[in-house]
Amino acid sequence: MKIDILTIFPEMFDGFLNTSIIKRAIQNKLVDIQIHDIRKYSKDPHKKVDDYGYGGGRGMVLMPQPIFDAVDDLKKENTKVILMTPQGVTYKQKIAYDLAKEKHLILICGHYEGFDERIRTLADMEISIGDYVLTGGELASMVITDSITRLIDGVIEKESHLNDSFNSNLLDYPVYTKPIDFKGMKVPEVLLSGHHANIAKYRQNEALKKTKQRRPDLLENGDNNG
Ligand code: 6GU
Repeated sequence: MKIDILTIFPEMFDGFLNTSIIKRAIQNKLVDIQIHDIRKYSKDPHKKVDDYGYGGGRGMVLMPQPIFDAVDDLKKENTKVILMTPQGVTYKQKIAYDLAKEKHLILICGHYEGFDERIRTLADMEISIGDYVLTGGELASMVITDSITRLIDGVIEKESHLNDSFNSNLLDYPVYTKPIDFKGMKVPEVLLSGHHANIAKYRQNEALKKTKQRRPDLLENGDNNG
């Protein structure tokens, strides 16, 4: 899987790419993540990437030229181009599973007050990560990249994501580690019993209980993972 990310703030990705599971996935060549500075593609003598919007009102708008040239440079036969925007479809685990099957993604991070409407014509899909406004698409593109990378074979143990919240429309069951008694709060007896069938039953019940309490909408919404 290759993921190319177009941004005007490449430095935002340093910590993300150099930490923990994402870092190891890159080192093990399970995913190739490349950050591209949109400015590099600007044909403007001052490497401008944005300008005032026609009609006035809002502030700076990303210009089409650098982004069109970047996509033209990076796009191959099997590429899916995704625009990060609060106007896109709301991101869900089901979309992560679908995208994890792709060979090559280009994620375009919008910024400032917006991007020229013509940039939309480049995109196969527009994604929002939720109903709130970020200063730019960078954090959203990291969310997408993280959630896809952990689904790639070999990145984490398969068991870890087979049990994920949302796969079965249920939130995760509670987990405990040492000590058995912490400030009077005890690990449930059944988890210490070694009785696998009872443990499975307990976990299923707890997951259902938690989901009913906190996210009853998940139980009504059918399948989330396709
Ligand atoms: Cl993808 N971009 C921005 N700027 N804000 C968002 C978003 C994306 N998703 C939710 N809010």
